[in-house]
Amino acid sequence: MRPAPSRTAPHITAMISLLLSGHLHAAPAASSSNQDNQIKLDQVGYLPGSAKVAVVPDVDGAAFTVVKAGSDTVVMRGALGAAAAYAPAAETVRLANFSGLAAPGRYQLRVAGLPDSPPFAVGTDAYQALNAAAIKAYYLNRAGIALPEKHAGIFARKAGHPDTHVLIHESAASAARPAGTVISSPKGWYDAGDYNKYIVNSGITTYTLLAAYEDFPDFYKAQDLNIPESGNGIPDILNEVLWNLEWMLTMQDPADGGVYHKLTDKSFDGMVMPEQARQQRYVVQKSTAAALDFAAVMATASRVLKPYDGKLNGMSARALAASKAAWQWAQKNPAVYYRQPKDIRTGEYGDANVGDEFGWAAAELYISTGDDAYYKAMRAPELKATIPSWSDVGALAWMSLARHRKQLTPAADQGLIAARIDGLADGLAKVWKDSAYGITMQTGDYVWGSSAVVLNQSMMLLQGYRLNGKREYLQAAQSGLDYVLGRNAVGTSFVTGYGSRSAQQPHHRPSVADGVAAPVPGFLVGGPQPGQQDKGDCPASYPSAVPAKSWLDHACSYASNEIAINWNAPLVYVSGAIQALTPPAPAN
Ligand code: G3I
Ligand code: 9MR
Repeated sequence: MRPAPSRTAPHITAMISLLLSGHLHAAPAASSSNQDNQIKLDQVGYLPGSAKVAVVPDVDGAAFTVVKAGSDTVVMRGALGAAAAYAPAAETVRLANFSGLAAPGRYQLRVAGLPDSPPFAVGTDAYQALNAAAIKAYYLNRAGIALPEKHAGIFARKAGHPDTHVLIHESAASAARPAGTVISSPKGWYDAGDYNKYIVNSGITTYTLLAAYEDFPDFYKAQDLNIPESGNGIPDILNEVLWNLEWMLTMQDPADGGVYHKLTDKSFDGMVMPEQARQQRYVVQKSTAAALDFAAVMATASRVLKPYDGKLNGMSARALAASKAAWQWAQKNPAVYYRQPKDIRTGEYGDANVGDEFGWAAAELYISTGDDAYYKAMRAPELKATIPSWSDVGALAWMSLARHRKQLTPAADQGLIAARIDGLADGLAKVWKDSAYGITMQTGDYVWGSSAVVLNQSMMLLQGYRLNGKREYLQAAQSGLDYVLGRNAVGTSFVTGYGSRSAQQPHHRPSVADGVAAPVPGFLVGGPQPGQQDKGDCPASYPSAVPAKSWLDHACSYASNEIAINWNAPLVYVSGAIQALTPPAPAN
């Protein structure tokens, strides 16, 4: 029998409040120093049963030891793996596998001739605080609400962007709502380091958080995030998601079911606090991608929120009706792609390939209604499972179908569902096995938002593990979490506030403008990618042009060091899943 879920352990709540009170600062990252002689590992730590692997520079010796942190007490000895080349970092490295280390404690890895590794913990609650902080980051990025000290600590701030007086842009004009019509579209999360709100990016983000809950309800029911809604009888992750769902609903035109692509300023604000950013806001152009992403999220929300409908005034039925209306609009408008109007200069999230969005929306409607017509509309044989991103959502359909596979109607092709999930996980596991860093990231994965690429890879490996229990899928998924927490070519944790050496200067307006030295915690920064599209806006230069090292820890760097809601979502999913799924015994 499963033990009854208990509320978040008090020491975890205490750890998060320490961070929010500013008393627990990660040491600043020395962004320009050379990381080539560093041992790279997960600086947050591991569960007793986690696979534990460090990347070690290619040295002459063959042995490593694990010592108690800050001491010479050896608790484990091991042999380094063979030297191998990792092309994305232009490095030759060796792996240290210390998976057998299961006793809770604080440790460091030691190799003769190198500085000791950063300290790390082994414990049964290894990712509890990280997971809570990654969700709390959404609260800290809420639009239209003041964040009082009680919930936000030293990151308390005033309300900005009420969005109760938003204008219909001429690109979005309709008979009932001509250009200049005022609508109210409050709440939601700021997309990223900027203050705009985009439906396409909200789509994958909101879904991924709902999926985390749908897959691990007991884990999330036990969590207390200290947000204004805490204690209302609804799990906090859903309370947080509701803040964005309520905004998304306002983005649908009640006259025709179409969904505006974004709510935005005409151009990006300066690096100021929300309340100081006072440009007129607009809703801009309806698009097919926005309608379909909206339809998928609302169909998902309708089933996830159903048990809480008594407290939510019919939200479940409302979401399902909104989903169907958006789906209908997309049927009539199957190829309306977003085209940035001349007077608008903010993020685009443009996508002219919406086959995957159609498939995903159909899949979620099928699961939530049981209506076979939606399964047919999904065109399952043509819908691929590839690593999810804001513009590539086919795999989200497959992971939802796999989750609900035991309740589907006979119309669903069970063999295909298993093949899509296992095929993707198996391919990733092969890359992981062959990788000199022991990770799933290859050269082409270092794109804008690379930190989320690796976590979405891990999320799909976890779907494989959930489906067939292959332990190597779980181990490979662990490597993605390790990567963002320090086992990467720059030896730095890409999560603000987590790890002994972590990103300090995210491109995030509140982090820049709030007068607090530490960045707002719990955010995943974009990570290395060689495009360097922000070079012209940066007073500092990138330390390297090599794909896995092309990362600049400076607030100017929107191309490598911004934060974004769609990047944090797989951090939530993966940290929670690994915490919830990892068996107690060591991996090997
Ligand atoms: O898809 C192509 C690929 O085929 C090609 O090989 C590769 C080579 O560079 O580029 C790929 O396209 C990239 C695309 O992201 C998909 O990853 C573009 O170069 C890259 O410029 C584009 O970056 C997007 C960026 O906005 C600029 O438009 C990011 O995905 C997207 O996350 C980011 O989103 C911004 C919002 O617009 C505004 N708010 C902040 C947010 C985060 O930075
Ligand atoms: O702050 C903006 C960030 O959210 C976007 O991801 C990025 C790319 O669209 O653009 C940032 O804004 C910059 C603009 O594009 C160019 N001038 C400097 C702005 C940042 O200070």
